[in-house]
Formats: sequence, C-alpha cells, structure tokens
Amino acid sequence: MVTISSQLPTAELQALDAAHHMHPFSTQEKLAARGARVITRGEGCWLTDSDGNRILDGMAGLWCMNIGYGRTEMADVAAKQMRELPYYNTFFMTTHVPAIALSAKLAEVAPGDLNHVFYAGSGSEANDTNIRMARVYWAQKGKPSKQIIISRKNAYHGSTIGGASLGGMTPMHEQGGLPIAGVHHIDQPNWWAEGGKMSPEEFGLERARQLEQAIHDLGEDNVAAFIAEPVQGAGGVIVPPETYWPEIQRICDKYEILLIADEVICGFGRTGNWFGSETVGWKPHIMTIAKGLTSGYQPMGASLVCDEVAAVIGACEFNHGYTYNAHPVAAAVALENIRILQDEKIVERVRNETAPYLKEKWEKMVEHPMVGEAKIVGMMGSLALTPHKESRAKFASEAGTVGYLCRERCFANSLVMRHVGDRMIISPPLVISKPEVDTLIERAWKSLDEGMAAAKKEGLWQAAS
Ligand code: PXG
Repeated sequence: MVTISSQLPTAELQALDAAHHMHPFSTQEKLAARGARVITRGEGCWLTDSDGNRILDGMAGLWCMNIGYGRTEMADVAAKQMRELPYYNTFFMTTHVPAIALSAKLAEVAPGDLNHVFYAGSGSEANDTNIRMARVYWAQKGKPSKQIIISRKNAYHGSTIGGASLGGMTPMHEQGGLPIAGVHHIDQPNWWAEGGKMSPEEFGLERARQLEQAIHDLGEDNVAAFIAEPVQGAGGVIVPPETYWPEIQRICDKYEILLIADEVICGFGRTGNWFGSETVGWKPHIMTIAKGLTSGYQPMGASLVCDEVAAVIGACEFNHGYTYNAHPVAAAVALENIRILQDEKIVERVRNETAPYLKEKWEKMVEHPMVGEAKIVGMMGSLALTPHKESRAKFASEAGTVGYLCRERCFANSLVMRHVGDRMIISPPLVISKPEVDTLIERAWKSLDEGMAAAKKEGLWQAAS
C-alpha cells in the first residue's frame, strides 16, 4: 500500500479522490472525468495546489477563513488542548474550561443580551437547534401553536433536513422530500433580479411587508420566528435596498415572534462589524454562528441566545444535544481566533481601511460591459452579469451558464471567485492587504473580459426575451 501524500502525482491523487470521495453539491461523474483541484497548502490569503500554482483565495475557503491561513498559534492551541483534554462532553452535569471560557467570551463580543450559548458542530446543526428551541420556547410560554418559522426564498441555512427546509433553495427542496412542515418562505429582497419597474426603495418596503402579510395570513398565533441572513451569502450576496431592514425590524417589534439572525457568514467581522445584525441595525433573539467563529480551523457552530429565551428554555429539560457540543479543541481554537481578531484589531481594520478600499474598486467594476450591478458590504461582494444593463436583462441561456464560464476563467487566472447563477461573488479573508485587493480586482476584471469573449464566441451573448 503506497502512502497517500501530497508527494503523489496530481493525476493519481485525483483518481483516488474520484474513486472514493463523494463531494458535496457536485455531479460526481463530471468531477471524476475532469479531476478535482488538489489544494495542498494555505498561507494568508493564498492557496497552493498540487501542481505548485499559487491561487488568491477570494472566497476565504467557504466564507470562513477570516484570520487567513497558516496561523501557527491556532495549531499550538489545538495541540495543547489535545494533550490536556482532547474530548469530554457537556451532558450529564459536566463542563470543561474551554467551554466556560468561550461562552463567556462570546457573551462579551455578542451584541445586546445574547449572553447564552448552545453549541453545535456546524451552522446547519445550530439552525436545527434553533427550530426546536423556538418551538419549545413558545410551548413553554403556553403557546404551543406558535410553530411556523418564516424564512425567505433563495436563503441558505444549511444542508441538514431542518437547515435545508429553512433555506429557500429550490434545487435542495426538489431532493429528499423537503421542506418539512411548518416552514413558510417569503420573497427575497433582490432588486436587480426581481424589482421590475419599482425603485429599489419601494421594492425594499414591498418585500419587507411580505413578512407582515405572511404573519396575518398564517395567524400570529401560529408563527414562532422569522429567520434571515443579514446579507444573503450563498444566494449570491444579495444586499437589500436600504428601506428593507428598518421595515423588517418594525414588523418584528410589532408582532410577538422571535427573530433569528443567521450570522454563519456575516458574523465575526465579515460585514465590517463583529456581527451583520449590527451592520443592518437588527436586534435578534437568537443568532446562528459558525464559520468565522473558528475561522474554519475547527468545525464548530452555535446558537447565541438572549436572556429571555435562555431563561424560558432553562426552566425545562431541553431534550436536545450533540456528541460534539462545545468540543474542547474547537472551543480552544475559537477562543484563540477571537483573541487574534481582537488583539490585531482585524475587524476595525476591515471597517476603516480595507473594506472602504475594496468597495471603491469593486463598485468601479460596474464599468465593465458585462456588469450591471456591483454590490458590496464589508468583505462580501457581488456582480450581476447581464447582456444589457439598461433593461437589467437576464441571459437567454440557462441561469449560471455565463457565470460558470467566468468562474472557469477565474480558476485559469489563479483567483477563487465563485458564481451563483449569473452573479459573481467574493468574500476574501479579512486580513487581505491593499496590494492583494489590487491583485484580486485585476484578476477579476481580466477573467470577466475573457468570460465575455468566451460567451460571445459560444453564441451566449443574448438577452432572454
Ligand atoms: N447558514 C448560512 C447563512 C450559511 O451560509 C449555513 C448556515 C450552514 O453551515 P454549515 O456549517 O452547516 O455548512 C451556511 C453555510 C456556498 C455554501 O455555496 C455556503 C455554505 C455552505 C456550503 C456552501 O456558498 N454556507
């Protein structure tokens, strides 16, 4: 048996991968025919693949590598914790020091009275917790009919049955009999794609008021909570018009429902504040966190819970828990991650220096002939591709065909920039420097030029009628 290591030729690693590794959100056959890209190292904002190419990671892994790759302090903390106490559970009236320290730290950095933490292994698991917690909360308060969670189309809340049901991704609902009962989806605030002839301001209000309409239609007595990402990430970095969030807050204040902010992407500095709720001026009762909690160095998610909900839940036995709740190694790594974010003032640097610098350059991308809208909040940005800017036309080809061509050109130009349908998106590590921002913009522009040329060559430069 040969030892499998990065010393093996790429083709051999790819063949083994195709033979045994089932990839998420992929068509395995197509991937096997082509061969997966093998990533071998990470340093700061840069990845190295098995052929020695250096690639600028414009997606921070999967929206998570906030402090950048290769921080040896993180490895040291993990090794120390593994030697001391690699695992213990927090069931059966026990706890451990990393769980205590991280919970206190999260209560310190979280806004408002989100002073309590229920841990999970991922964002999806945390959202499953949230569904149960919201329903148990109302049952405990003598209102067991309050069961329905209102969410939004094109939202992403995870891949577990609960998370995918909360999410509003049609291709996910088409597989495996989703969504579960008791989840209702309203429309998303995507003005570019769905705003029609309305101004962005009018459209923002119209979309927010769908929440009020849904509460009326479903009956306030049946609605437990509203869940939303401050900025929809996986849906294509959809930045709502400015009228949207204040109206949502007004509606949530008026009716007796819980607000759940899914901060899995927006949390830990991504929007230029510690949490996206602060950026959009929203006061949630529960917050879902994961990704930037550990900067992806360890898998961990959690629900941050306000005093009132924690007190009600705390008065009953909440029959819910995961083997890896508050895993000590993940907790120690999360603490070190937060220490780095705080000591190095990474969030402040994003807010005051690098995000404004990136914003100026990103918004100029609207001058590219294929870009109709360039949106950015902190360190998450999107470009809407179009064959005709004035009419905000979609391409005649199946959604994502042109986006995919551009994504391919990004790969060829050693930049990770994703496509979601025909939107291009970025979410770089928060430690990206100004010269690295310049490189990102240069490569993105070049990739769009090449993607546009390829679209024209393949007869795809056509507007949908
Ligand atoms: N909520 C949000 C807002 C997310 O972005 C989850 C929950 C689920 O977290 P876990 O840790 O269970 O994956 C996420 C995850 C994409 C993509 O294609 C995004 C995510 C996951 C996978 C793919 O952009 N976000």
